This record gives sequence, C-alpha cells and structure tokens, in this order.
Amino acid sequence: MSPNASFKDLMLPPAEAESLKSEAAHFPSWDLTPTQTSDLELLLSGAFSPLDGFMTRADYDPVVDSMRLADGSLWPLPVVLDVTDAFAAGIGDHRSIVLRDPEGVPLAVLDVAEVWTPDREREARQVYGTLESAHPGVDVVLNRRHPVYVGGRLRGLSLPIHYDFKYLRERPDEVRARFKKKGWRKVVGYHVERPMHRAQVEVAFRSAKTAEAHLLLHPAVWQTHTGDAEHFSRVRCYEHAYKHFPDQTTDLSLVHMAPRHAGPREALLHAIVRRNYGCTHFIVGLDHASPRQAPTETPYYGAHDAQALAGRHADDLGIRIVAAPKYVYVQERAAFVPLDEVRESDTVLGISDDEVLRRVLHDRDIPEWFSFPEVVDELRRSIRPLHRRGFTVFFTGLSGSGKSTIARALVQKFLETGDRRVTLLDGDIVRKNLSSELTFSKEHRDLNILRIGFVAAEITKNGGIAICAPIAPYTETRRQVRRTVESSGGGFIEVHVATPIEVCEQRDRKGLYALARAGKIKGFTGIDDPYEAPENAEVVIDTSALSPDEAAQDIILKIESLGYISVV
Ligand code: PPS
Repeated sequence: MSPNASFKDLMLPPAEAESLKSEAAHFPSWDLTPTQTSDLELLLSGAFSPLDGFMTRADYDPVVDSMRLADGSLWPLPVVLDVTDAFAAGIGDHRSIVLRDPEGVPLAVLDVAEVWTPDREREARQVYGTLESAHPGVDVVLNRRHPVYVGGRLRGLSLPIHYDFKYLRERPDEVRARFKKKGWRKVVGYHVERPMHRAQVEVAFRSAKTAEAHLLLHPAVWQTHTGDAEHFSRVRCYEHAYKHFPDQTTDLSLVHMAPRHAGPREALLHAIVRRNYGCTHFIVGLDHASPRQAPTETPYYGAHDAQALAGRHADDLGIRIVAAPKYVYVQERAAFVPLDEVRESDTVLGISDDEVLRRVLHDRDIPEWFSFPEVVDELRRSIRPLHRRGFTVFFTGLSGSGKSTIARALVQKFLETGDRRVTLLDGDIVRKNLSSELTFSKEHRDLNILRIGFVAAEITKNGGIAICAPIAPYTETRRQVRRTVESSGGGFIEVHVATPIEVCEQRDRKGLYALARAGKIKGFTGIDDPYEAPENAEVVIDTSALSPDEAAQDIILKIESLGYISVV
C-alpha cells in the first residue's frame, strides 16, 4: 500500500451486504466494545484507509516497532481487534466472524487471517514509551484489552448507527464531495477534543490564514456511556464556536474517534484521518494528544515532539503539517499572541482546561477574554457543580471491621441534611437480594462487586448518594467500580476500614471467624481467602481507635474537601 494509495471504504454494495448478512447468522459472533466500534467505523468508512481490516502480525509488528505497515507505508498505531480466550478458542475452523454492535446489529464480517496472543507489554513500551499504568493509553493496552488479537480483512455490512448530531456526522467521501462541490482545493483540518475557547479559535483561524486554506473544524467525539452529558455539551460548544468563524471559508463536521493518548504517534494518525477526509493540511499544536501525568499535570511527551515527528514524516503523510504555536492572551494588547512574540513587559493571562473545569464545578467566574459567553453558559448548563452531583461512598474491609455500622451512621447524617437521596448497598443486604445466587468464589465475589458498582453508578449518575459496604477484597475489581462510577459523572470516595484482623476476629459478632478457624466455613476472607488492601483509598479508618460517629465525621470532612458538600 503506498502512502498516497487512493482512498477506499470497506462497505459492500447493499445487495451483497444483504446476502452476506444472512450467511453471517452462522458465523461466530463478537459483540464489539465501544472502542472497537469506533475503530470499526473508521475502518469501514475509509477514514483509516489504506487499512483494509484489523491488523495481522505482519502489519502489527512493524507498526509497533517502527510505525510502518508490512508494505513499508507509514502507519503510526496498532488497530487491533482484541477478544477473550474463550471467543478465540471458539473461532476454530471458522474462516469468518461477524462483528455486532451492543444491540446485536451485524456491522461487518471479518475474514480471519490470524489469531494470536500479543506481547502487550512490548506494545505499550514501544507505542507509549512507558509501562506506567497511570498513563491512560498504557492502562488500556495492559489492563483493559482482552488477551487475544484477531486480524483479517473486513467486509462492511452497515456503519454504526448514531442518533445524536446526525447532521454533523459525515463519512470521508461525503466531506470530500462537499469540498469538491464548493471548489475548496486547499483545506486545513483542525482536530479538537476539548471545548473550544477563544485561544483554540485563534489557533484554527490563524493556521488557516497562514496556509491560505479553507478550514475544517473536525472535532473527535465519542461517548463514555449512553447519555454522557459532557459529549452533548461539547458538541454544542463547537456549534457556538463555529459561529465565530467566517462561514464562507469554514466547515464543521464530527468524526467519531476515541482518544488513544499516544501523543506524537497519535498526531500522525490524526493527520492521516484528515488526509482521508480530503484535507490538504493539518494543524498540529504543542502537546498534541499528550496525556498529563498526575498530580503535576505535566504532559507525558515533550511540547514539540508531535510537531517534530510530523515534520520528519512530512513526505510520507500525504498531507502538509501546519505547526501551530501556543497562543496566550496579553492583557495590555487585549489580544491573543503567539508565545514566542510575547515581550518581557507583557502581562500574560491563561487558564488551563483543568482550571476551567474547576471554575465551572465550583460556580466561579470565567472571564470574557478567555471564552465566549455562549460556550461558558453551555458548560455551566451541562456540567453540574460538584455540590449538585451524586457520589458513591465505597467501603471496603474485612468482615467485622465496622463497615456496616459506619455506613449506617453516614446514611443518617446525609438524610439529616436532606439535599440528596441516599441508598445503602450493604454487603449482607445485597447478598440477600441482588446477589442471592452467588457464592464466595473469586469469580462470584467479583460479579457481586461489579453489580454493586453498576447500581451505584446509576444512583450517582442521577444525582443520588450510594453508600456501598461489601468486603470487596480485590484491587482490580474495586478499580473497575471506581471507573464505572467516575465515568457516570459523579464522585467516588473509597473508604478502607482497616481494622486489624485480630480485632475483627476478637469481636466476631456473627461467630463466622470461629467457624472459619474450625474449618466449617471455607474461603473466609482474611483467614483462608485473600484481602488486597487498597493503596490509594480516600479515607482510611481503624475502628479499634475511632467510634462510628467519629469515623462518619472524618468521611464527611473528606467529601466536603472534595467539593461534593458546599456552602454555596
Ligand atoms: S464480597 O467478598 O465483597 O463479595 O463479600 P460481601 O458480599 O461483602 O459479603 C460478606 C458477608 O458475607 C458473610 N460471609 C463471608 N464473608 C467472607 N468470606 C466468606 N467466605 C463468607 N461467607 C459468608 C459475612 O457475614 C460478610 O458480612 P460482613 O458484613 O462483611 O461481616
């Protein structure tokens, strides 16, 4: 495949798609994850052209090591279909599998060329330059992907269906056709995945002017869950920002593309996608696609790395790179100015994305020099301040550690203030109702905790307080619950009730430790079953030193310090 290979989508003509659909009913069927659905859409629509399917090792290995496909053309990141061991084993002699969306609609047939177990550590190290799980891209590769990859060509049956902002979602061939119709021969693409304020508008507008090109504002969108309010708000912000551009020379369109957090390599991918959408130029800013390291907020990659890498591959990309400087606001000039044009006497003002969010969350002022009033109103309308959001207090600790007692005290205290609905999901109560058929095997304990997490996330999403008090002995499962709750838009406060086992055993309120010691209960947590203590719990409590009332007060203080309880 040559870098300038002509653009091609992977959709079958309708009649062929219909007949393949009936045949596919007998193929092994894989339900795509949201990220896989997003990749599939980019592959089928031709946005990932020249790729013609999910990668086999022949492409994957050189892409991971040196950003080249098997034929030597430039491709910066793996595009893989990860599946479970069980599914991989079930493929057996089948030569094709069918890929479905969450509702079971068949979207494509993958003609299987290879099934293999990748070295995901190598992938993370080569692609992201680190093995730190705190890096969000590394976390996906190491902890969230299934262990087996399936590679092969795709035959597209139907593109994923979106019900939101249909008028802004376009395939590459549609955008190309519009450029042609309008006579736009030079178009600079602008990738954006955060709300656009005045500085981003300056970057896009001035870059287009520098390149003497038309401008395609091309935000990448994805939804973390159904009803993700931030997604809708972000797109409405783009619509507001778009009105500030000259409409004769600027277009707005959305591309469904989940972030990969891969910094410089991802900048190349963003450029290739825009090439396939018909752009001739692409804007690469400082810190392009670079995730930030907590708690310092410093980017993982060098500020100029993405521009430098894109510059080195300019001939291979098939699209010209416009390296955009950072624009800052200079108070004396009441204007945005490239950072390298700032004089020593200038007063430079800036507000980081995190600071904007903090101000919205805490109902604080956002000045007009920074953003457009409509954009700020939109953010305020859709991002609820923390003190009006829901949250989950998740207790974890040994049996008899005091979780339930403190949880009950906390419920009473929240009910006293009465500003949010409170639901208690106590270990014992859940076991009697939601999880009555489950045992205490690792698998069933995990299932139990994930169910609690699911219910807690729903309560939190709707502005309530969920108080959970299971043993929850496994770190990874607790982490999954945290992710589910946090992605529902609310807070997650983990409370480790770290009462020593000797104290729990001495109390032995239910007589279970005695039974476990006598071997009458097998697999009892802390006796002959593991408890993995949390390392980063928001609150740690030892009830041998604190009364339930004091413990509940400590938790309330922590929740207050996080902003979920406020004087405003
Ligand atoms: S888990 O591991 O999170 O799914 O456990 P959980 O749902 O919280 O249930 C814990 C309560 O079940 C009782 N029980 C046991 N606990 C631990 N191990 C074994 N094998 C076991 N068998 C029964 C015990 O009363 C726990 O209640 P608490 O309130 O924690 O004392």
